[in-house]
Amino acid sequence: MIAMNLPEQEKGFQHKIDAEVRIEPKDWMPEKYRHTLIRQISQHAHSEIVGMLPEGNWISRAPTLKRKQILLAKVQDEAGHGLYLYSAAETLGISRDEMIEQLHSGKAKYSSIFNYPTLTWADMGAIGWLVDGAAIMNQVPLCRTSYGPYSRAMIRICKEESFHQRQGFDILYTLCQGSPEQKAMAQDAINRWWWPSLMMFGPHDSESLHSEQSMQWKIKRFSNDELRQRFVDMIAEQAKVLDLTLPDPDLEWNEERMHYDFGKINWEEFWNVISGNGPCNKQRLDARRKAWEEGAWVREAAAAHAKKQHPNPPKAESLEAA
Ligand code: BYC
Repeated sequence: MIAMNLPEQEKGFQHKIDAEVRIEPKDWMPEKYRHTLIRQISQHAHSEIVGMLPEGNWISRAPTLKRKQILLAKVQDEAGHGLYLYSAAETLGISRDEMIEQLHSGKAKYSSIFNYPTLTWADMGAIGWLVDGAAIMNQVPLCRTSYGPYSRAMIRICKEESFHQRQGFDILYTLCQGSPEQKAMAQDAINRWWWPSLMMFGPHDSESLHSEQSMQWKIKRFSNDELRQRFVDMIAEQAKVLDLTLPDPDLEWNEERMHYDFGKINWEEFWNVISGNGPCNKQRLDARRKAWEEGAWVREAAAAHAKKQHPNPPKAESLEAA
């Protein structure tokens, strides 16, 4: 719906959004739309890159060669997702260096979920099943988000995330068919990852700062609570197949609502983790900063090589004219 007091240009912009026309980099857009997208896409990219760390921790300790190959491929996919997303954010006028600087200085957030430790092999299953499951639930609607480069990046990301969730389910299914100790290890991982997965969807709608505007601009298609509910409904059914218990005594099918009811989320823990005080925040940021410093020579060598290959690269304007 278009508010009467919007300036003409902004009304035209909202008309396009309402008509499901994608916004492209050179189109006029309100500055706040641009900033919201830079915030969300760059935080999403940082989440992919930081998200490589807890799983990377288990590549050298995967139980078989096949599991190692699969995990390696998954972590590489996440690097790819980060790169598509940084590229999509760059089309809005921010540089990759600025985004990285915002991550390293703590100005930009990344998903709360990656501030928890991965203690056992079963955590690889729990991350795949729950964390990638939550990611898919949140990200499939982003394939229809209003900004063209973001929506196109999300299509490939979602295809790969589906494979990731299946591999997590497969790890847990195998453990659950194994010895009592293996089953117990799977249950322990679910006990630790369940509540943080629910927090991935963000605060309740009533506490969400950006949802209303982002939904009007069709950056977000569903609210945080709607997506969280869909996730609970999906996982509660899949848990039965695994014969695992979700650690919530209030989880119960509600015949009237046709949804699962579930217990209260510990929001104090959530706000604490996103303000930098989770169990692994410091470790994660230290690891990213170290990788950045140690990769300086690679960036210098790549830039020198590019300069040698193309000593006088054409300017952006002349490329456009061509
Ligand atoms: N963690 O107004 P709200 C993945 C912040 S999956 C940290 O509702 P919005 C992966 C929020 O940024 C994870 N911060 O915000 C999976 C805001 O603070 P700022 C990444 C959170 O943007 C497997 C404040 O709380 N996915 O990558 O409307 C393997 C108020 O929230 C969180 C995405 O990024 C959180 N969980 O909605 C590897 C998907 N929740 O920015 C990788 C795209 C909220 O004002 N993003 N905050 O300082 C989104 O869909 C939305 O940004 C959110 C939040 C639903 C996450």
